[in-house]
Amino acid sequence: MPAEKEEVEDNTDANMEGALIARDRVGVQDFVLLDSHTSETAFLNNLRKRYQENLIYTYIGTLLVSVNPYKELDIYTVTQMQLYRGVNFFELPPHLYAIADNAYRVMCSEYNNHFILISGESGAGKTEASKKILQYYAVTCPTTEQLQIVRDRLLLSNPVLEAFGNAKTLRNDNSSRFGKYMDIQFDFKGAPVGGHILSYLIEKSRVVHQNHGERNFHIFYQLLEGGDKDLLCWLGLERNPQKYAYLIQGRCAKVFSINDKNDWKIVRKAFSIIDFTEKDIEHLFGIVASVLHLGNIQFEEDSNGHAIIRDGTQIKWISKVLSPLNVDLAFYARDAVAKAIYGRTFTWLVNKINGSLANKDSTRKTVIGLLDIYGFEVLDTNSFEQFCINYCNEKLQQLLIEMTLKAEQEEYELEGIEWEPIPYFNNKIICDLVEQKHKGIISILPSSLVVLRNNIALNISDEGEVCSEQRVIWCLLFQDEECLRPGEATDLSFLEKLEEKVGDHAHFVTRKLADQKTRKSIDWVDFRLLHYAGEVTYCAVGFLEKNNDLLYRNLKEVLCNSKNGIIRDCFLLSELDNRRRPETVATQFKNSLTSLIEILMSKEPSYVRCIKPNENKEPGKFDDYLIRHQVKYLGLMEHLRVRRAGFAYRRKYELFLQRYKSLCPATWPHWHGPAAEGVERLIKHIGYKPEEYKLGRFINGFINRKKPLCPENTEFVQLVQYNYLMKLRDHIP
Ligand code: AOV
Ligand code: MG
Repeated sequence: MPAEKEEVEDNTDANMEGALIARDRVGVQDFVLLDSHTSETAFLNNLRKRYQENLIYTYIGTLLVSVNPYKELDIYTVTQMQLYRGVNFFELPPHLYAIADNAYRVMCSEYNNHFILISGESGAGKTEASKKILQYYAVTCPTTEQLQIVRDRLLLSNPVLEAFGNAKTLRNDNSSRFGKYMDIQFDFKGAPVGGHILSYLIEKSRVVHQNHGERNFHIFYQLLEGGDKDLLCWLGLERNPQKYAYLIQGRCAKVFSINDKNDWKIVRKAFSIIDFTEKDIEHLFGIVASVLHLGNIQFEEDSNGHAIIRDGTQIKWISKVLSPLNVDLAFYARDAVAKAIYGRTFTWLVNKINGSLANKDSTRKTVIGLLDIYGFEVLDTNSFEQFCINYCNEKLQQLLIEMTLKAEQEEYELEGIEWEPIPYFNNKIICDLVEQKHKGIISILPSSLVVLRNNIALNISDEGEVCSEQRVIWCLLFQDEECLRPGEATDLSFLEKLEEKVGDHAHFVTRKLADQKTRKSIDWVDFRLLHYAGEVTYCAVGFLEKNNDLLYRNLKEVLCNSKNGIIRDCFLLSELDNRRRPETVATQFKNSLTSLIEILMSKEPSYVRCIKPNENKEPGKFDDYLIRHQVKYLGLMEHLRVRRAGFAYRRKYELFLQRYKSLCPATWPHWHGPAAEGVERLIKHIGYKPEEYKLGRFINGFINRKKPLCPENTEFVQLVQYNYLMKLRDHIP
């Protein structure tokens, strides 16, 4: 990126004019340097200028803003990686590699744990960013021959998980339909020695249903397109995806940007490297194929009005266990089985990969965690899945606010540092609306079942053993003649409860108000939330059923006795004996997000904020309206303001002294007094102006500076831009 280099190196008077011209063309590489740091328009202009020059990355201090280029850029080569290795943040143009390298170096020198949170809406570039960071570590970290295999496994876990967990959606041709947090473990030499993946709520419903213009999970198409003849024959599959009911609903089995055949090869190779046995692979594809076969099962009515399988298909058992159902309900139960086996197989896959990434060596390791989740999404019809995905995004936004805007400002207060508070929107209120105990939407969801139960006076205890619970739902959804169709009655009572319990919440659009002129009216099966990233209307149909996610006992029994080893691993007989009502999907999701946040809070953060430039996946198109909206809801302006006014670098007195004591005769080689006093002596000796730093109250023992001291000639580029270079250079040993 020559233009950027120009800008970076222009630190002499002679080149000043050139620098200004370059700056005019390519903007500034750190928003902190914008003249007008409170103007959203200036922010956008800078982003646009850079985007048009293919400069997709810009800093706000140490936070990286990335705009999806939607085209291949020549900035991810091994040469580029080497360039960023060990180089300080501000010496090179902004890049993911700088973020990755910075986290890595701090981890190595301070021996602490880190995470890189990559956020942004669907299609903004999160997954690509997380893969590029992983590649960076794979290429630049020290390794040994022995460790090569770990490196390869870390890298190859991605194509496998993407094959099973990603799909083409309207927003993104490779959309993550599960959340992923991956720890990369490093030994004391900084070599990657293992990893661990946590996955979050895969969108199982996609297995049986896809919206127009969307596909099922990639693996189905990969297998059909890439699997050799013998394999397909053994699995009883035909190559043509049009033959499978589960693959044709979106009417786009073939996608221009996706090479299923090639991806299949990569996935096949990955399996052997990640230590899958031939038996595992056989079983795994057996499952993929069974799902396709399941989808093709058709039912017809016998003389009693019960469903029987048409055409005598090979899966005889399903007829047996579904015989008391009518045809509609038999289809419904068929889909439930397909979703259950796919969902659990995905979890099995993650566990299997974890087994192969596990490092059994007990020496202490440090980690860098990469978080790549499904981005905020608004579709034409938003269901339970969008509700969970958007809730997850609320939680991450909340984490970001907690760890940056809120914590930052509270810390100044705590440290007694003079500070003019910067207002920001705190989305905690929306998180509470969704997750609060006894009051939030998630807690209202299961309770609507109880209401319904009472309504139709089913005399079954509320204690709800799992068997009776299943029977209740079975009655309600399947066998009660008064039940209109699966889900409907219960979802309605859920809507009523919502109005009753959260109707007056500021972020819940109540039907009463929505009917007034100012708002679009809400359909009778819908409810609407005002999320941090915008308004979303959810269709409540299916919420309750997806949330309860029960698989009927007799179907489970069949699966527990399957000949397929993976299915047997996924459906344990012990589950049948469990008489406690299982937690609902939303409650499990909420709990897993709470533990994720705890995991993250215990680590040092780095942030990448991804922006989607347009709705058409088009290279070079900078849609002002769309981007302005994202800049707003991501809170980038507030972040910039806090960053401008704040103190970017802070260290405990002891650490600071240890690091820089050689700069002052009074502290070198040893300082025997209190660390805080030593630091004071040190910085006085160096001669910093009072406005350049602040000393925190000694309780927390922090030194706050606008910029770090740089004995290794670090960060001087940023300092040039602040005109402090000469001052500091005097003190560079
Ligand atoms: P997402 O992860 O943020 O969406 P992706 O990372 O999958 O989005 O990016 C979407 C598409 O944008 C990719 O498939 C690439 O074609 C393109 N893209 C993204 N980043 C880059 C880049 N740095 N260089 C070139 N092309 C890029 V989602 O998983 O839907 O929330 O749920
Ligand atoms: Mg993704």
